Amino acid sequence: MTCLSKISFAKPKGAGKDRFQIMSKKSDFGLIGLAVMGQNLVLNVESRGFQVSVYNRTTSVTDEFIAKHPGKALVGAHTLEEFVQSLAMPRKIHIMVKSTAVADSDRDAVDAVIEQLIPLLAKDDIIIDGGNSFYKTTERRDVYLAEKGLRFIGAGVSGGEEGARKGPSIMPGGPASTWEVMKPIFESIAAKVDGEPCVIHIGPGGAGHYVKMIHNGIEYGDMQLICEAYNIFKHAGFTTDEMAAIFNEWNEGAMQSYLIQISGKALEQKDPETGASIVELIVDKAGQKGTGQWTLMNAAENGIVISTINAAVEARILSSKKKARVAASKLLTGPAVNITTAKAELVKKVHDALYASKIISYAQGLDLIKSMGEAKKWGLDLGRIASIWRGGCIIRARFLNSITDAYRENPELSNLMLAPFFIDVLTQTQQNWREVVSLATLNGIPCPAFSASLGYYDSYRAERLPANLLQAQRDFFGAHTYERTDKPEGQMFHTDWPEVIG
Ligand code: 2AM
Repeated sequence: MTCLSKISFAKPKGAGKDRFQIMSKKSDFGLIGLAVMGQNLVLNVESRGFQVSVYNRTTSVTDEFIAKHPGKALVGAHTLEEFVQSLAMPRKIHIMVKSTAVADSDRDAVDAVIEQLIPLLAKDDIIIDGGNSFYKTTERRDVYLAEKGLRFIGAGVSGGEEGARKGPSIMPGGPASTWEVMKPIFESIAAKVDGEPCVIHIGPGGAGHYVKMIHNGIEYGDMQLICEAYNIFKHAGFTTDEMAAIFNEWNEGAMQSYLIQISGKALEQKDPETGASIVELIVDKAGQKGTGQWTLMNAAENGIVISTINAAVEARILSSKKKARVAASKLLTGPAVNITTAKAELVKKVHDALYASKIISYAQGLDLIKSMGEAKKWGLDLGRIASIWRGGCIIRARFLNSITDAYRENPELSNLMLAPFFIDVLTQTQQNWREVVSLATLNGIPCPAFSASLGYYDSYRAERLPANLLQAQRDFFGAHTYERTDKPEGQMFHTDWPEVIG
């Protein structure tokens, strides 16, 4: 490893007061990658009393950033050497560049930056990857950097641009001892709820990025469920202003959440050009960056049902096939929409359907985290994980308090639905939930996430499912054998089924 004190470099041309506002002391924190999230995170860290060095591959971005924030404790570096030299030891370097690596053999921009840093760093320096890296990639980097004598944290950061500036929810994974070093900075920059910072040490290795990935899956579920509520209201003849008022009102109650809040605000927004609702002018093709699909793949690998999140990912996929949908809309028939339910009554019913479905979505996401955490022996604390989602992040919501409480009361809870509070809510809401799924279905209004949630609920609570016939089918064509209800568990039987001709 290169010893930094041996490196000497000339102050690059153009380096003057503008870029080096404070050089008398070494910086507490360094950040690489000055896109909007990176910039906002730097301003957040600086605002908590830390001096921050910054580096961006395109140096003009660094210069512009520093020039835009005079008087702040910022150090702009034009080279990585200069950047590394400006940091107090052990160095804490937060990388905020886009990660794309998924397969073991993939190498991306984060790897490129890490490779450039390695020869410049000293033992025990800390690299933090704050991007949306795939957790397996984080595990690879964790092992690789440990071999080099460096410390690594893979941290999921949620909250978008605003969260990064004012206080995100942070999900760091890595060695507990490294977390202890980072804790003062992370706790000071994270969002606070009831005085508690929205950051905990999630677990070792890729645990932080893993939990962030599932957080994103849950976010997909939440967003789709809200969209299905909106679509039912729209088909029932509500105006966008009426719908905005409904979401605004819901945001005062049990479903208070950032996503409900922004949905209300979005529906209120008018296009300055036409005066029409902006939302109604937006093309109905959803984009996605991949964390939802990663969540599905991981659920399949773990044998966990996340049907609500699955429906949400698939709803985005189908939405993106706009041309195919337009063509099919002229060929495939459906019922004429005829919703006669009084508006106030419909609002209450859809509220309950949304609330119940949302609980199912979280139950599934947390079940997946639990299963993976156990398989990996990560020692995850589901209650504390839910508690750091209460602020800063996109899925922040009042009802996360109830989730936190449920796991505090029973850390061994096998499924969120089974906590007394949620049993009660699901009991209270289910009649309306069923009526909404049925109303939407009878009217030909797609509600894949509402109905997937209800299907999960009814399957999970079914003492007997029709899998007995399924086992008969399997034994019929493949002699896969079956267990019997009247014989001890584990004893396998086979029937000589009649031959089927043709
Ligand atoms: P840039 O301004 O030079 O493009 C988001 O894309 C951020 O990641 C930007 O700050 C971008 O720097 C940076 N980035 C992307 N790929 C990079 C790479 N291979 N090396 C260093 N920074 C990179």
